[in-house]
Amino acid sequence: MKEFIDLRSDTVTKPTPAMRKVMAEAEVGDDVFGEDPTVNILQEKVAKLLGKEAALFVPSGTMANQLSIKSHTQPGDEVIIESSSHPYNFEGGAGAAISGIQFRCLQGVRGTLEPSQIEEAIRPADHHFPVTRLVCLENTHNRGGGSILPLEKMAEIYRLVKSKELLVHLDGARLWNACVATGIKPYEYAQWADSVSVCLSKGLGAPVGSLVAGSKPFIDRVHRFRKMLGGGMRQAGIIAAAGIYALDHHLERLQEDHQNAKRLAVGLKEFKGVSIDPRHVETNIVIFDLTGTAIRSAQLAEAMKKEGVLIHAISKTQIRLVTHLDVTDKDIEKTLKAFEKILGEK
Ligand code: TLP
Repeated sequence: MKEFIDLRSDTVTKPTPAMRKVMAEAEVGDDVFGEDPTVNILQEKVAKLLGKEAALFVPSGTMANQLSIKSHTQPGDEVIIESSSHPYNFEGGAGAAISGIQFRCLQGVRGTLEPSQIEEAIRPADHHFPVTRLVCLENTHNRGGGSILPLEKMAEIYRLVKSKELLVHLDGARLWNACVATGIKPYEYAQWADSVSVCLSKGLGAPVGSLVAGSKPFIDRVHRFRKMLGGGMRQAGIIAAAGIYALDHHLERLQEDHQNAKRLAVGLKEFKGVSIDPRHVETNIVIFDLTGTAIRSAQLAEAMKKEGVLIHAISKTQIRLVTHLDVTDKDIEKTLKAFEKILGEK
């Protein structure tokens, strides 16, 4: 089989031989009875990293976000969120279908909202209006190009939200990337949210799994809803072991992905008509625009595939590249050569 350089997402990584070994040897039990020791270790480890009372292992980032939204809200509530955010755009309409909430979308700058925008969007107490209940944040922000939501901004938003007696959920699918890029600890970010979802199956390279963390009563509600949605898994220690391994061995190396992403951005900037600002590439996601070139993104993706590189066309003119564990610095140079072949003129 032809080996592609796969830059479509950091979800495409395959477990390493060492990871597979710990999976094969994991001690397991029935997690629906709370008896899987490996799942319990992972949950305690992540709760501690995030400075929360408890954490629950769930199959996906989508489930982690949606269980959090469900556990914080009542049907008819309004949830303030950035308009290009993951829970609003890429979770199959689950907010409406599962929680019966409506999203109030606010336009951010590369995913970041200003506290003043949020303040303005909070509904006054009037029976005409839905009840504003929750603010969802995303750090790093996927469609914001892996942008980091600054700690001070999170703190400011959290203080505002608490002054209105509302709640904050953080989609931290790639919070690890923000932590490695800034040196800020996961619990320092997480202190400014009531609940946090984190993923093990993105840059960390585990095959499956996410966690939700928060207070004990909150996680108890999440647990009940996880059961309702069929997310209770049995001998899940097999996959939890991969998550523990990933946290122990693949966290610090995210820095390499960030360097590779930066290198891609700097290289792409050289091509005539390609629009990208390498200063905006803060972590492992590179989004660039082709409006100034003669090629459209689907065509570019097709042509790059022929060169052995898979990329993701996210709109007619925009491409997303994501660096990860299975992409080396040599692959980055090969990718830039392939771009040069197609985008030609510098
Ligand atoms: N994102 C995937 C796709 O769904 C777009 C990707 O390739 O980036 N939050 C954020 C910020 C995410 O980027 C994702 C996945 C999720 C949640 C959902 O995680 P999963 O795929 O595990 O449900």
